[in-house]
Amino acid sequence: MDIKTISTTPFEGQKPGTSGLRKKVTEFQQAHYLENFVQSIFNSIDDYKEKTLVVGGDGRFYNLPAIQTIIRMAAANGIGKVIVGQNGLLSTPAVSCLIRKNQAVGGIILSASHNPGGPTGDFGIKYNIKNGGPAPEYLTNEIYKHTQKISDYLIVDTPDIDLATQEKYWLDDMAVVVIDPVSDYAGLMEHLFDFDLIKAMFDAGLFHMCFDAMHAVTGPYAFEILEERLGALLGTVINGVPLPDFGGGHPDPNLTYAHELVEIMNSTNAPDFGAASDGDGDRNMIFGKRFFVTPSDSLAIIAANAKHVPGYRNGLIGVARSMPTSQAIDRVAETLGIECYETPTGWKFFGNLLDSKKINLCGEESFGNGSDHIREKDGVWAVLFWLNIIAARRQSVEQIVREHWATYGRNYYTRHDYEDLEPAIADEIMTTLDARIRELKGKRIGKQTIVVSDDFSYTDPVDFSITEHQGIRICLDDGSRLIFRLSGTGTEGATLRIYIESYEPDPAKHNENPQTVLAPLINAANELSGILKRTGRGAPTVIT
Ligand code: VG1
Ligand code: CO
Repeated sequence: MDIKTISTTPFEGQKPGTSGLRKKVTEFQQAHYLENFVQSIFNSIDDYKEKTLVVGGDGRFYNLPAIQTIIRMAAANGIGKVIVGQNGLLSTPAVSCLIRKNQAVGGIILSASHNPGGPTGDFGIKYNIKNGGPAPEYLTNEIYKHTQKISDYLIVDTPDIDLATQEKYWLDDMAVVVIDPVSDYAGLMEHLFDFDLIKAMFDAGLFHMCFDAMHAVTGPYAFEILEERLGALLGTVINGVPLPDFGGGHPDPNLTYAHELVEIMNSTNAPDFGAASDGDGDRNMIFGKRFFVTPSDSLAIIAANAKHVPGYRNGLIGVARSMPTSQAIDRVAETLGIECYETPTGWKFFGNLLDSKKINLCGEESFGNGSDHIREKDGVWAVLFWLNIIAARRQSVEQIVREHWATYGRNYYTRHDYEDLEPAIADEIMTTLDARIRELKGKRIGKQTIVVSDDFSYTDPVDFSITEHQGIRICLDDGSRLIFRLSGTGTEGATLRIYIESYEPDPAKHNENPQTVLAPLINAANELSGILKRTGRGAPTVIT
């Protein structure tokens, strides 16, 4: 096989963000752009020769050409075997599952997750390590360093591999195995959840659900698991065919972008249960009949009900949440007598806690939760967790949530996103806030006093690595919090996220609209950030 060494020069800005490198498709289409990043991955890891690499993506535009390039570069760099999903499809959780199952050296995921796709949309690439999880900070930093000094990359000159058929091919010494993207993952789910119990609930014909795959990667997974194996009615899965441009939609399962599901779930004939997933299948949105479940509540409820699920019957050993995620799960952990860790935003920070068995459940406010079954957040897994709880408790989503609030109190929560801001102005907002954190301590917001005001910094309890500047945190003496941080996943302008939370123990006050309850804190946050004055924006782009 003819291995070619191609000369190249570095591109600026190939620095992975919260989850991989995300850029406009057009940027990725520049000659050598993808190749530079992929070679920098190989240059940053050891001991990959003759090992297995898992490769797949969420089906967005440029997925297939990128996979062909990665296969050629893997062969040239001495990988032993590439496992790739049929038609180039693999959800992020499925990649994690396959890395672990095949003891692969790692995996490359082609996705910009919830960002829009298509020729003018976004593309992304991320590297997962051998535990199946996202590359930790030291490795993404290392990859970035290599992108800044790269001078050549290795590639072989071979025709495209036919990814449409499940087949084993050879590129000289390297095997390329095209597999069914769903079956290993579905097998793992069957092992964790009580499929018989859930199937019996569907078979009885009284329980209906709608799953919106948003024309992204979870379609094939949902068809197989929900409709085939669990017997949900045909038609349960909507927008189930992955499309390169996600049908023109924005595959972000929130109240704004998953409006089709939101309308169905808020209609008079709403099904009992609704869910949606994002581009790469690691996020989930949970709905009951005309009843939205806040992701932070979903995490707490999953934790509180883990005993109903076979894979978690032995109990939770510890839990974790990202810093901006509401403190609802902290209360569950306290009742269970287990530790609750607080990490920076991004799944990579859960890896060490999961590997060292300090926790077996974790999640983020951004519609993501997961467990030690893999090392990524997992959308379909969360949906199955809810189905298992509903089938075991024989209650509606709303009843389950209300009982949870009655037991633990309600953490009112909202996130306001201001998208596509002028980056310099967004930076200025953060620096001004940062400059004020000392002075704010002891001040009052309404009747409450600010007890913590800092720039969140995290020391990993396993490897003691320190990650700083993870968001401005303002905590009040009644448990309320205001949090400000900039997104690390966007490709256009800057996104400011403001997270607001308060705690209400009194069940008589659990039926309010979060926006109303939180209004005084929202106003305080708006004032502190000077958002209107600095950006002219009178309202956020997305409210969750
Ligand atoms: C966002 C979320 C974060 C999540 C990340 C990747 O990051 O806030 O919780 O881990 O997306 O999710 P940021 O930096 O934009 O706030 V996904 O589904 O894009 O892999
Ligand atoms: Co995602």
